[in-house]
Amino acid sequence: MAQTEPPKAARLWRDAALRARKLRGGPGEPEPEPDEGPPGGPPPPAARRPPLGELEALNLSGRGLEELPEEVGAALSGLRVLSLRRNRLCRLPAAALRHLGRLAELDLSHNRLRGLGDGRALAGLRGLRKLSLSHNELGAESPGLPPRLAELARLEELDLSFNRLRRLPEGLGCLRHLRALDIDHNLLPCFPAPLLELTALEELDCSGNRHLGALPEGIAALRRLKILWLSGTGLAALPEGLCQLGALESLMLDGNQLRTLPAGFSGLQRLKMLNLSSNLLGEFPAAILALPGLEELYLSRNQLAVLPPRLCQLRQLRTLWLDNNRIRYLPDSIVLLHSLEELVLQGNQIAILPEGFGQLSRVTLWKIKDNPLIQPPYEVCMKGIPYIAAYQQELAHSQPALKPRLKLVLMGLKDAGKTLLRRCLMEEDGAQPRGPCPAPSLPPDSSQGIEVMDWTADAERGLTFIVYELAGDPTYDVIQSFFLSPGALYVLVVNLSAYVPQHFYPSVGYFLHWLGSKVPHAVVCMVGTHADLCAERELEEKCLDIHHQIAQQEKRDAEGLQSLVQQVDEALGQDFDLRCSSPHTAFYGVSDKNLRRKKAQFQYLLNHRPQILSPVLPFSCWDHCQVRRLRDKLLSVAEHRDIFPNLHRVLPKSWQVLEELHFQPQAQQLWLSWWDSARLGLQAGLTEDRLQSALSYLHESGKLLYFEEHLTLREYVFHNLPRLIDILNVFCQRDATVLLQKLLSDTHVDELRATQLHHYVEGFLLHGLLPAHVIRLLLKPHIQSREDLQLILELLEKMGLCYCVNKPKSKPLNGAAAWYKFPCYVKNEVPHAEAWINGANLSGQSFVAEQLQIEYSFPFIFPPGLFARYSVQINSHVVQRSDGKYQIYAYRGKVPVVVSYRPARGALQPDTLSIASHASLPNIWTAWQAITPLVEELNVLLQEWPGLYYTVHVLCSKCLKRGSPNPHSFPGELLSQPRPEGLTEIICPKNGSERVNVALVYPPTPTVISPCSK
Ligand SMILES: Nc1nc2c(ncn2[C@@H]2O[C@H](COP(=O)(O)OP(=O)(O)OP(=O)(O)O)[C@@H](O)[C@H]2O)c(=O)[nH]1
Ligand SMILES: [Mg+2]
Repeated sequence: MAQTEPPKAARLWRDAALRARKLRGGPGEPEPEPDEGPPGGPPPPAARRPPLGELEALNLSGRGLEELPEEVGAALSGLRVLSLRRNRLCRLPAAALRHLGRLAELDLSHNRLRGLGDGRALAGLRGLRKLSLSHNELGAESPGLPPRLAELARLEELDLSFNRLRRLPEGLGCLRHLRALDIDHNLLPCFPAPLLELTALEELDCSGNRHLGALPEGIAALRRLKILWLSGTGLAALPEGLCQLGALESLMLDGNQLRTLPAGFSGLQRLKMLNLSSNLLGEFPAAILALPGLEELYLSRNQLAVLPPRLCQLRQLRTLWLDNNRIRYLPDSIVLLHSLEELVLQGNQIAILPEGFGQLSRVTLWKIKDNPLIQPPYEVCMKGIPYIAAYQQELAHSQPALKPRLKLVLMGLKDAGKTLLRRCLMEEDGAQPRGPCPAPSLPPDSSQGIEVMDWTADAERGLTFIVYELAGDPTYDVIQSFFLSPGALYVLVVNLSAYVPQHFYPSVGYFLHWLGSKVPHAVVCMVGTHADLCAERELEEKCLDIHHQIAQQEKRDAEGLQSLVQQVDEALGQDFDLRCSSPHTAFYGVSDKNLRRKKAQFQYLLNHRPQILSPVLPFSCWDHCQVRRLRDKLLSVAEHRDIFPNLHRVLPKSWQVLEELHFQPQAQQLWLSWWDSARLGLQAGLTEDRLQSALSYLHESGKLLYFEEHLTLREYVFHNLPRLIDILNVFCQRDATVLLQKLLSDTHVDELRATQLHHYVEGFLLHGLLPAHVIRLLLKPHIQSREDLQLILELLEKMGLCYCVNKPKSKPLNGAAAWYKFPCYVKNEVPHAEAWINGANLSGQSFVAEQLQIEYSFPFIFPPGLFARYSVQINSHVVQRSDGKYQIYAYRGKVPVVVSYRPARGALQPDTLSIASHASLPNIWTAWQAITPLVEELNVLLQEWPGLYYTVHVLCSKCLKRGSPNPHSFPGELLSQPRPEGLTEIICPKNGSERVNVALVYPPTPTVISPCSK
């Protein structure tokens, strides 16, 4: 059934059509009857077909037809519906059409028609009511269409979209029955005058004729018009005549240059949908408020600063998109829009949401990112309307509290001077400016993992920093990535005396890439330590060099992204069909939607570069003045409202008290049960039903861990972050002696036991494997009870640090027997590869297997620890796994899969992570079924890295089979697209003679998350 699209795609299309009110129902819409069998498949038995002459509907779409012989027409003279969609017709099959005088519907879309000749062949189809000529090359030979088209007097629907027409035939106005006309995406230089005579018209689509420029006053004549599309037509103003289209229900005006609407616009009293996105509106057009029936209003990407209080008059409004404007306040009355289901406010300047916002309980599509929110705080807003409601109720119960507390993260290479810098800052006492700097007398040891402490930097103003110091040893990167979060102030520390320009990347550039990919728009302060050991000139030169090289790296990255935006733009400028026509083209087969998404992603990356606040601040721990200067600098940055609006967030007093109670000195336990926490809640004045939202806020703002959606963990609150971090730090330890010391300390161990423990440690450092009881020993004194141990292991699993290799499914975990694998420790293991050798299947028989391989590449940086975390994440999907340092072989059911990481080899071959499987061609769906969940799991994980740039490709399975070292790659976006209708094979551009079956490039059902969406 060539007409049938996969159900999901079909649904998407229907939704899109519904949204645009573009459903053309009613009589005159007999869909072409499907003919049996898949395209290209064997013809069904002739016995089941009616005699040809009686056939009423025939679907010949996607058959690669170059012509339709006259005999076919002659034999099918009874046809009423004929689809010749997606063929290769260059000319109208005039001879065949001559016999088809009864045709009511003819679909010639997606062919290669360059003209319609003199039009005689079509004009003969007197009964034609529906004609589609979209996606051809009409206009390529002569600027217009033959006048005889106007002889199709019974025509009701005409689709001429996506051609190259520069004008329409004069007589077109004679088509008195025409209800729907699509002339979008042509090259019309102005609004075609003949259209004004089409008074029966109910739907008109002129979008994408980029130079239409203006509409005539006479458009008022189209009084029956219900749907009018004028997207991207270069309109700078609208005529008053438009306001007389009293029947209009949907009006698309997005992507123009409108600054205002005409005075009479409120005359469009039937309007239900209005799209004014991507225009130049500086003020909210008041006329819109007088359209009481409006259900959908799109005003994204304008320059609106103020919304009128009377917005609430639009009582029927279900959809309101206001993203990417300059809105500072929402009118209080917005909470009266009780029908709202979609509210999109992303990318504005909103700091405070009006009281009673929680009343908008019907809103299911809610976007508020990229606003300087303080009340409710960002963390609450992001969780959705119910959380906002809870916050606002809480605020009404107890007075607001303001407590400035900012996360300060110190990062930089080993021996950069972070620990000493932190000590100097924290011990610096403003009251004794001339005292000796105390810190250097206690040279610190190399730090391990992460250290967290509170620093009251300004007691007067009550400003506290929560300082996270990340040790420079790269083995801690996996764990440290968890603590790079938005809304913190980052201090990147460089040892200036050791610095040489050749080491810019490992000492500075790398950290900026790492941070930037985890925290877009991160605020970074550069500090150069050991200034006392450098001569003045040297100091100046090194600071300047770092400054220059940061600028260069930024420039390179931004230029790279900009050129990608440009490439996507160019591709978008082309027709989708053109993009599908040859696998050589960039973004082969990628849909416009996916391209737009990709562009938005690049633009997001470009707009959210790290914010590097200063040139390098030279610093010596010996110099009191410099210490104080640094402290003042950090304070002034922290208090800058534009940089850290969050610092001024308003919290209900009860939430703040709850936070304090959780951190009081007597709360030293590792975790609290929900009930313990609820008791503290009561002390803070929070009844149990109000505790959840407070805990959720504290979790989101990084104060404690509370996993409200986890089956077991939600019964607990991990309030003691420093102790948790101590535990994490244990698993960063790679020194056998230190580990052994921990195991052997304070227990009475005999020699035999000691040897045994020794083996465990060796095994751990090589294979990352440990039994639970040894983990318990290692974690002494942090862990006292078995419950402690089980909880911590669940937590580590949830964080993606380890997984249980022998946990019995559906049975509770048996602490004593369980073994845990920590993938970041896997050192030199090479997984056994029997199943993969030369495409041999499980039973060892050789067969002609086709390879599927999805490759992710990471041109700037490969997220530290991603491979280890990913290998934990996929554990629930695979069986019989065998892990190597860079590779995992496993099975999904009976199908083998392999996940492999390949580190970068020079700038031209970046780090890659690939997921592969194989199967014979008829069974290739099994291979897709094996890898798709793994791909989706990776996509989910990558969403934790919103500033990361990476690409996804589907490697050509023919190239892979040939063992080509440089296989061709198809765009990864194809994974989230349905297989194109009618296409069976794709030519591999690397080897023109090879055809790749479409089933080896597109999965049977598109993946849910586009690999490139964030
Ligand atoms: N002369 C001088 N020595 C410094 C300065 N800052 C740090 N040091 C010394 O440099 C060495 C490393 O400093 P740390 O503060 O331990 O370095 P770190 O960045 O914490 O290193 P890791 O913990 O390993 O990541 C220590 O011996 C410090 O005493 C400084 O400004 N001047
Ligand atoms: Mg240190």
